Amino acid sequence: MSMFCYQCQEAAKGTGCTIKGVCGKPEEVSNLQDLMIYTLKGIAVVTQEGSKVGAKFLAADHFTMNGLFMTITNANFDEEVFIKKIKEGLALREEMKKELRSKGVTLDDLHDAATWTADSVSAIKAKADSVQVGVLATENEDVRSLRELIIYGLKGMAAYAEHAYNLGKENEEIYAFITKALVATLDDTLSADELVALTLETGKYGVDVMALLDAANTGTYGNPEITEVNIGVRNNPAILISGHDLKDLEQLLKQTEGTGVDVYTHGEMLPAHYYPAFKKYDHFVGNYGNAWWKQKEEFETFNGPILFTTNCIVPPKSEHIERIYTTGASGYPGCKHIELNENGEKDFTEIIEHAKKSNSPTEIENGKIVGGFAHAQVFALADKVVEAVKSGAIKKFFVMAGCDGRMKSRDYYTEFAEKLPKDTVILTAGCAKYRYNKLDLGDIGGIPRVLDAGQCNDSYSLAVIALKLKEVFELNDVNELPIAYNIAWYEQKAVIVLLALLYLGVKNIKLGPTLPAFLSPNVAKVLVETFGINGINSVNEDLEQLL
Ligand code: SF4
Ligand code: SF3
Repeated sequence: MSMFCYQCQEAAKGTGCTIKGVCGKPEEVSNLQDLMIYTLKGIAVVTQEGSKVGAKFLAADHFTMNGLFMTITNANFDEEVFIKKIKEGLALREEMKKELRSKGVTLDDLHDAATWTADSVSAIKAKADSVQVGVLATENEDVRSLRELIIYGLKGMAAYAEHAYNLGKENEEIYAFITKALVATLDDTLSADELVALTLETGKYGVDVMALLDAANTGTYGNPEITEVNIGVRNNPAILISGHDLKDLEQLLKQTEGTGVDVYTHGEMLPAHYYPAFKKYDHFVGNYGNAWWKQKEEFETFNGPILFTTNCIVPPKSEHIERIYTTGASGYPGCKHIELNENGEKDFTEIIEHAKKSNSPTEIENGKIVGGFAHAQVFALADKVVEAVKSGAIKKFFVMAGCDGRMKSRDYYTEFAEKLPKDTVILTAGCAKYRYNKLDLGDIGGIPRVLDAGQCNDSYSLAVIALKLKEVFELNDVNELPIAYNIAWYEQKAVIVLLALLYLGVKNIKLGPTLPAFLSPNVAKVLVETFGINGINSVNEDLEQLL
């Protein structure tokens, strides 16, 4: 076995990728990502030693946030970038030690993660390839399962923290938790029970980080509102923007204004259309295509350049590489990466000039889709919604948030949405929505039957809505509401969303299309017995169970 990764839903054979990732991640990159995490654990050890004497290392917190984000599934495939980042991490860690030693801190007996060094690229690669830094270094499968569950939650947390940070919002308590949790995953004295407790605490900070990002997004761009999004095309050259970062989108819209170049969203960037601040741009035309996994065909017909602001990248056809640009935590070898400049801004001129020389997009569909049902918009409709529930016009809500993916078994979600009775409403967020957001499911007294709150991080909105309904109906427990949870997952942002829901006390979540490979039988048992988490069956069986 030359690599081992089981962090996403598409892990090979439902157990783990061992030769090459199903996602396309090569062995070298997988092992370097493991070493990246190991390096971050070492930095966390030193940060924690510093906190004992009141020292703070905000630069290390930011470095860790970005490093965790880069290892999310389909975010960054660039070996060179990981080698550079690991070198930076080692240098940062040694600087931190120097500072602490100058304050009289002894720093004896630190874990290897905090002491290893490498003086060459080949030494870094050798360390990356050693079993010691990978997932399988933890021999006990339950401890390994809990450690990785926490790490994957932290990766999702870091992604959301970085989007908030890009908009000038941060919470040092979240950074402190990330440090504590990273160190805990190196601690062989912790019991399984202590790791379960830490897993739930990860969920608490998951709620906090999503609240932080929600405040950053709505504080900067206004509250999402009901919006019809065009899915057809115009006759101008255009740029396609994908990923989750709204700050990148804002900069792109500003820089393309008046250039004759249009901007379209792809995948998880679709909900940007719901924000008032982006509506003033006439050249912000609509959404092109579907969820991430269909990008190869859709990039072919888009004709113009594509900007990735985060995951999910599918290894591109070689002829598309020169049309694909990355920024932030995302990266792909051969694709031009746009860095922040000295003013803290990104210059997208090269992409705009590229677009000017491209053909306009080929139409693949037309019409409109409706979204924008984040918490404030739903609260504005609260009277109507509550009345519909009281009158029996709405019998049940189905939270179908999360991710989409390429497995055939995900057709389940389309069929499930189609077969739901007409007196039910789907609450969605994340790219899972593409399985049913273009179906004509109708409305209930003017309330659409699919209410899209936004990106995966806007699952927070769905939790806020549930808590509000609990209050309105004067219930003691959020599980007494007529809401069922049928969530689809793929990557690690869904892991933090799931842990956040568990922390909020949501029970009996259905999780599909398969349960995570990283849950050992015993850890899965704890989740089933404590929270009622269960997998999906046939659509008919699940409808019967949930209705
Ligand atoms: Fe396999 Fe998923 Fe890991 Fe990629 S991210 S190597 S598909 S488990
Ligand atoms: Fe989708 Fe990658 Fe998870 Fe943000 S874009 S939900 S999979």
